[in-house]
Amino acid sequence: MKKPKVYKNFINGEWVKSHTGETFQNINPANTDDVVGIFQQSDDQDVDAAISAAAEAYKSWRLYPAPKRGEILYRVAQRLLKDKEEISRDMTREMGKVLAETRGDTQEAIDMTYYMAGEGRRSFGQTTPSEMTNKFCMSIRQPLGVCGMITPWNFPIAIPSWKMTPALVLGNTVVIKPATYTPLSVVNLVKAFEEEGLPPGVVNLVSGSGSSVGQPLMTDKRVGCVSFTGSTDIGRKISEACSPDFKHCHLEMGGKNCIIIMDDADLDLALEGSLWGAFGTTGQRCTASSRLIIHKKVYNKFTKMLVERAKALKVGNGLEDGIEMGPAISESQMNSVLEYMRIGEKEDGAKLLCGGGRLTGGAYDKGWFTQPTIFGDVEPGMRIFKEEIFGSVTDCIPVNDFDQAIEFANDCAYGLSASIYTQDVNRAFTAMRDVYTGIFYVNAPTIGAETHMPFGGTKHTGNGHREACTQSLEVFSEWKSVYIDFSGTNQRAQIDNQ
Ligand code: UN1
Repeated sequence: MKKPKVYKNFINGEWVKSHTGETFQNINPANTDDVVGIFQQSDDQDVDAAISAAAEAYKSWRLYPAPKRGEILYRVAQRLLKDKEEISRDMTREMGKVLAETRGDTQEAIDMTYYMAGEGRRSFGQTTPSEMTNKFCMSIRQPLGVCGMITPWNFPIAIPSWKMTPALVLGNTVVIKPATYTPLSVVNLVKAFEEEGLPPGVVNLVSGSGSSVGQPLMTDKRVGCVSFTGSTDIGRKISEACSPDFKHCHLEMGGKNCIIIMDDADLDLALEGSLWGAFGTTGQRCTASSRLIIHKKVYNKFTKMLVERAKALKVGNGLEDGIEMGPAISESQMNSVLEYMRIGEKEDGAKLLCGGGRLTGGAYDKGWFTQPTIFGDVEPGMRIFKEEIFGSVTDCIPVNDFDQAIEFANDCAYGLSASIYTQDVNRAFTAMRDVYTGIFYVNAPTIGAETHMPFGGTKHTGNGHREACTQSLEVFSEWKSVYIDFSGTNQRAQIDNQ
């Protein structure tokens, strides 16, 4: 086998080794003989150098005209489009999801980058009359400085682009720590910025673990904002680390998303949506459809249809034609999913309808493959009803009526995404209003968000912010209200105009 390539950190416009001299391997989860690359195992000194570079670059980048910043983004989007196939293949190799999906992931980064390129000529504030004579009011956005980003492995290039592009177009500089399972996709994104003329120090990449890179990044006083996507447990720690300095802190965390399937639903459509929502990306999406809440009148029929199709899903190496579901990202993730399968089997009343284990034999033995798994007769209170599994497992939950479906949908610590399949417009709108999530779909599964719509969730999914769309600009800027008095007199607001 070819010797794997060594990838470096990107600090102040240079690709450099970590001062630790240590590295880690990035392994293909579909074939553990395949080492995708060797990456730097960095520590706080590397983070310090990256933050210093970003702080220095900020001095001039914030003054660089916003439309010009947008033009760089525009060129980056074009380059990503040109390199889409190669980037997507690298991504399937390091992350495991099938090529059609990694192409989608890359496309999402392209869409986001084009969208934010346009913000270079917008970033609108308000102008408004003053209550005083000969006085003018406006609000403008100001950047925060150095933004720290800690990104996940399930959307290896899309999510970094959701964070980097709004931050950059607003005039911030960036230090990004990619997930250790998928650093190559972030290297590919950062390379596009480098090649399209982003000044040195504006974007810096430091690879390594959460404790040795993430921790110093989130606690450094020079960092004005931390944006994180990952688990709720880690998100809570980041929130605590940010709070002493009142850093902007954006958290995008867990989900336990549901599809409601009513008795009047187009069941064939609901079937396609449920399979895609539950097993797309091997269920490793924050938005995955991990609870299917099904009206009792169609419960038996629908679960039968679903199980039949789930059993027939083609699981394997995502680079091969015809494969519909890839592996889990890692051995530990696979073990955690297998553990949930055991937990589900032990739940009193729940029935394992299909799957329930690891796929073994032949090429499967080289990767972390799990069976598409469905539990039936799942009820509130069960762990598999409540906890995020992040794998190829979904629940079928029978309900008596619409009201119970809404109650069960909301019986959840998380609030990312939900959906309903129904032909009844009144029910669709009622569910849209009453299910408390950040994203809602009608006659579509819980996955498939578009970049020009706000992305994020309620309750333990987030801390009130949204990614993508113009809402993401709020994360990476502060408003400044500006009053210009051209009266030549000392006018006292609320007093002199009464
Ligand atoms: C995630 O689930 O972690 O909406 C991100 C979707 C994708 C993004 C998902 N566009 O499913």
